[in-house]
Amino acid sequence: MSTEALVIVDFQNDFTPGGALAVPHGDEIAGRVRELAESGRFDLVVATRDWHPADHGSFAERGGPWPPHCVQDTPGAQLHDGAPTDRIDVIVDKGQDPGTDGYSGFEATELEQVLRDRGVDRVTVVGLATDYCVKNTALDALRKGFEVEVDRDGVRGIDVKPGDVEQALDEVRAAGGTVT
Ligand code: VGL
Ligand code: ZN
Repeated sequence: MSTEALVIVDFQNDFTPGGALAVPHGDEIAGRVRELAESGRFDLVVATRDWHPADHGSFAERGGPWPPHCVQDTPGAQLHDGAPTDRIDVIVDKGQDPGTDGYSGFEATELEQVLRDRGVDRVTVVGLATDYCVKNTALDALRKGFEVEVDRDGVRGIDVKPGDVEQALDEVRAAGGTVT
């Protein structure tokens, strides 16, 4: 029997329609994410938040690729209303270092320790966006030796370049993860 965690990546207002960096149809993951969170299958439910300082290097005004988004303590950085907050055990904030992208939930955070402390060996990743933070979180989890599943109905991507989402899922499979 494995000990399983559900990792909900960046299901935040700024990544949903109307937000500063909206992922198309990002709000539509709510039902599937809640279904998984309530399934009884997970020993731990973690939510990550993109949690940038106002001068983050990924913002266009600093020469980065993105409009300002998920600035710490702003409404855009709050978890979306559709996130199953009543089922979330731990919130992990990421992207706080102004000089690094912080796409992975494992980058400069306590996420690995939280999972190890609970004896987790298998993670299911859902959230936003498939081609950035979901992908990088899933690949880091694989590198760290966790079994990893990405739940297709529980993710949405940006597709800056059409095909980016499919390529991201291919990369997860190639690295040993499953996409269901
Ligand atoms: C993300 C772009 C910039 C993500 C975060 O959560 O996928 N994408 N910051
Ligand atoms: Zn970001």
